[in-house]
Amino acid sequence: MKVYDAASIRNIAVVGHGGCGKTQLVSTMLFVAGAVNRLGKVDDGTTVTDFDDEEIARKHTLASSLAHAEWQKAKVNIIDTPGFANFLADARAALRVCEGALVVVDAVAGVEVQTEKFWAEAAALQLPRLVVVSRLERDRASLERTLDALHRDCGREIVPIQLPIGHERAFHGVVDLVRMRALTFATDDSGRMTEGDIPAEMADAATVAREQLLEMVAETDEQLMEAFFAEGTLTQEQLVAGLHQATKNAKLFPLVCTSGLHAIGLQPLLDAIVDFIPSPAERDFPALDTDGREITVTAVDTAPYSALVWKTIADPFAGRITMLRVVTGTLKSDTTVTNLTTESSERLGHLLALQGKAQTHVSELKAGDLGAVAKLKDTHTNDALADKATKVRFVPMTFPEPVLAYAIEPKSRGDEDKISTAMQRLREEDPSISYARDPQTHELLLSGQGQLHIEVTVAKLKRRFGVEVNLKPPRIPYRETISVPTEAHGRHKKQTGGHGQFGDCKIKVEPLPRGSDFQFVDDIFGGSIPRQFVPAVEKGIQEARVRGYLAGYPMVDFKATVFDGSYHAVDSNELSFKMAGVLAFKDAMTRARPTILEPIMQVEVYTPSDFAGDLMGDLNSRRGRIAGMDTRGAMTVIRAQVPMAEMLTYEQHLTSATGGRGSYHMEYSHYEEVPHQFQAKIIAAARAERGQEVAEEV
Ligand SMILES: Nc1nc2c(ncn2[C@@H]2O[C@H](COP(=O)(O)OP(=O)(O)OP(=O)(O)O)[C@@H](O)[C@H]2O)c(=O)[nH]1
Ligand SMILES: [Mg+2]
Repeated sequence: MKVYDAASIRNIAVVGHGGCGKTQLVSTMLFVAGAVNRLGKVDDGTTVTDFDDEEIARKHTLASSLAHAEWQKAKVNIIDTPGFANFLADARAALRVCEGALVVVDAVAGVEVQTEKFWAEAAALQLPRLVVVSRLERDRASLERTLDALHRDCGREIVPIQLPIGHERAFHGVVDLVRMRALTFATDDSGRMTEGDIPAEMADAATVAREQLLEMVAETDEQLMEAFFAEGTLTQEQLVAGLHQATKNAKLFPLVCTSGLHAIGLQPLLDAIVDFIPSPAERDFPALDTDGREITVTAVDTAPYSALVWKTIADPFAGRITMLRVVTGTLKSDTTVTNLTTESSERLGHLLALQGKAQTHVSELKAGDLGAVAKLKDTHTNDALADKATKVRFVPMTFPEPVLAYAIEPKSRGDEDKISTAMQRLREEDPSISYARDPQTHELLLSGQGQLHIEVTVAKLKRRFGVEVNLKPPRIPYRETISVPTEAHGRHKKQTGGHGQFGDCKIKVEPLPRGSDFQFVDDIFGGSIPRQFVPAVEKGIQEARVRGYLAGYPMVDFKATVFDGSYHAVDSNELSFKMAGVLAFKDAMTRARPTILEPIMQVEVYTPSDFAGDLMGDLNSRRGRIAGMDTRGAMTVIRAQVPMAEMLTYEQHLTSATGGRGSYHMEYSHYEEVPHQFQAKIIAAARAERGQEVAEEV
C-alpha cells in the first residue's frame, strides 16, 4: 500500500449520540470512495467498522475502530466510535489522535445528551469539527429544527455549507453553497452523483444561505472582513481558504447534510473533510517535555520517530493489535523500536493499515498517520514508542472510574484461572473495566461503566475466551468511616508454653475530610514501643480497617495515630504488635461512632418536556437532589445528584416512562453518609451475605 506524508493525510474521529448513524455513515463513505467494493449495512451486520461479534449482534459500536479511504489524493483515516455512554472512553481516545471530528446529529432527534458531551470534549481540545446532519430522508427529519438546536446547545459558529434538496423521503441531494452547484444522487442507493444547476425554486434560499456563509467566514479574519466590506463579497479562493482557516482554528464548524443509508451527500462530505479539516502537517500534536510541561510537536517525517498507542485490541487468535498514531518521524516495518514508557525494546513486524478488521501491510507509516502493528510483547495503551533522542512523552489518556460492580462466578469450577487471564487481556483493550477479588467474601468482582458494559464484557469472555460466568446482582461499593475522634487501647498477651506473645499500643483515631482515605501517624516518643514494631501496629490497623467494622466495607477518611504503648523484652514480636493494632482499631470503633458512606452519582436526564415533572418526582423518590433544570426547545435537561444504590434500575424506568425517548448520563461524583434509617438494612444485608466473617468482626 501507498505511503502518505502528513500534508496528504486527514484524521477524523466520528462521534455522536448512540444510534445517530455514525457506523452506517462511515460504511457508505468507504463505499463511495471506492475503499471497499460492497456497501455494508449496520442492519445486516456487514459494516467495516462494527466487526466484533458483539457489535454485530447488538447493532451498536462498542469499541473504536479504524478505516481509511483515498479521496482527492489524500488518505482519510476514519475512526468510528461508540455513542453509548458506557463506552465513552473509546471515543475520547479517538478525539485525542485526530485533527478533526465529524459530529453526527440525527435530523429527527436533533441534539442529544451525548452530542453535547462530545461537543464539549472536542471544544476542550480546540478540535476542528464538521457537523454532519444524518438520516435526513426519514419522516419528521428537519435541518431547520436540528440547526436551531445546534445553535442553541453547541454554538452559533455552526454554519451550513449545504442545503438539502427535497424534504424527508424526497431528500435526494444537496446544494453546495461554496460552489453554488446542485449535487443529486441516484435513488438506487448506489451513491451515483450528478452535478447540475441549483433548482429554480431553491435559488433564493441558496443565495441567502451563501450570503450568510460569506459573512460568517469574513467575520473570522480581519483581512477578509476588509475585503468583504470593500467588494461586498469574497472571491471563491478567499471563501475556500477562509473557511479552511476558520475551521482549522475552530472558529467555524461547517455543516453538511446526509443520508448514510441511502448514500446521499457522502462525496461532498469527503470533499469537506479534505478541504477544510487541517492535515497533521497543519496542526501540532500535544505532548510533554522531559519536565512534564505541555508542548506541541510538528509532524515532520525526517525527525526521530515517536508514536502514541491510543488503543489496543485483544484478539485471542490474531494476538494483541496495537493502534498507533505516528506523531513525528517515520515508523518502518521489521525494525526494532524503543518503548519509552516501559523502557524496553519492541520488534515491529509488519506495520498495518486497518480497514476495520482487515489488515494491509505497509512498509512505513509517516508522521501524522494512523495505523497498527500486531503482536508487540509489552506495549499497552498510553505508551510512547519513541526514539530516545526525541525525549517526548504524551499526556496520558484517562479512563473513567467504574461506577458499577457485579460479582461473577465461573459456570464450571476450575475456570477461575482462565477468567483472570482473559480479564487481563480484556483490560488491555478496555481500561475502564476492572476486576478484583472482594477481600471479605473472596468473590470475583467485575466493575464497569454500566450494566451494558458489564454484559458486553461477560459476552466477550464467553465468545473470545470460552469462559462462561454467572452474574450476581450488582454491588454498591459502600465505605465506612468514623464520626468522632477517640482514643483506644489494644493489648495482645498470650502465654503459650515457654515463649509468650506481648504487644501493647494506644492509638487516637480522628475523622478526615471526604476523599482522604487513610493516614497513619507514628507519634511514639521515648521508645514506649520499639521502633521496629511500629510498622507492625500500622499493618494491624490497615488490615482491620480494610475489613471494615459495621458491614465489612473498607473504613476510610480517618487518621490513626499511635502515641503510646509498652513491650516485653523477650515476648514482644511483630505479630504481637500487629494483633495489638487490630485490637486497638476494634476498641476505637466502639466509641468513634462508625457510619456508612455511599457513592453519589451526578446524573443528567434528557427528556421531552412533557415527562420532566414526573421524572423529577421519581428522582426525588430515589433520594435525589435536583440541582437544576434547563429547557431546550421541546426537551428538558434535569441535573441531579442521586445515590448509586437508587440508580441501578433507572435505565428501565426511564425507557418505560418516556416511551424510549428519554436518555441519561451518569458519572461518579463523591461519597456521602447514608441516612441512618437505611444503614441497618445495609448492615443486615452484608451480614446475611458475608455470614460469619462480618459477625466475628463486630
Ligand atoms: N433511515 C435511515 N436509517 C439510518 C441511516 N443511517 C443509519 N440508519 C439506521 O440507524 C440505526 C443506527 O445506525 P448506526 O450507524 O449503527 O448508528 P451509530 O451512530 O453507529 O450507533 P452507535 O454505534 O450505537 O453509537 C441502524 O439501524 C441504521 O440502519 C440513514 O441515513 N437513514
Ligand atoms: Mg456505530
